[in-house]
Amino acid sequence: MELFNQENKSKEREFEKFNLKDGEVWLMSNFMPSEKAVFYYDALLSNINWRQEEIKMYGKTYPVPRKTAWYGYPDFNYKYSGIMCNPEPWTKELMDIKRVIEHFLPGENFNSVLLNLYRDGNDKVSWHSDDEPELGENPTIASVSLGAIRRFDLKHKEDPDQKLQIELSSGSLVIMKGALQHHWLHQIPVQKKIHEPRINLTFRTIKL
Ligand SMILES: O=C(O)CCC(=O)C(=O)O
Repeated sequence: MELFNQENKSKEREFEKFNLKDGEVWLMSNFMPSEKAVFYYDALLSNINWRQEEIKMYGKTYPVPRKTAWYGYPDFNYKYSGIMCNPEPWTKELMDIKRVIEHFLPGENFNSVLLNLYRDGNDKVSWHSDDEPELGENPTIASVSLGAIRRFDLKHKEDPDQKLQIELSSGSLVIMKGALQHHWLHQIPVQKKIHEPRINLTFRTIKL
């Protein structure tokens, strides 16, 4: 496997592990070399079928504050915030990235990926947990960032002293593991000063 053409440097790529109360977050800031991050950012921006979904709240309909897409093996459908996602088939770029992530996470075999396109700092994802039943008990979720640097906030659901903030740079990889989705919420907040887009890919394993 090519590991983004960095075979000889792959040993230098290690996870920084945040062992949180009731869950784990791992960060690999240099998952992709910067030229690869630019390559995949450009390819995904133009090749992905980005959709503007809508959510219903209290009887009103609102546009989701980012664009989204869902890719993966057939039949692994996923429902979040009332939006039903039927996967589009893996593209070569998504499969390349999936394989390199799995190299660093032996035993994982992701069958789908949710993509988010934050057009600028006004786009966001509000506090939530990835705790949909399709993901199983303690899901491992692998999240790749491309493009603008955005802040990733995490907070414990019951203990207000437990918080974490990470700057997600282009080419970084975050892993959420263990019981994290039971006990923690995460968000990408609005950051008005950011004018460039960011793409995020969250690789998931849907249980049928
Ligand atoms: O954009 C991110 O880094 C987070 C995305 C996210 O929380 C999600 O898709 O559930």
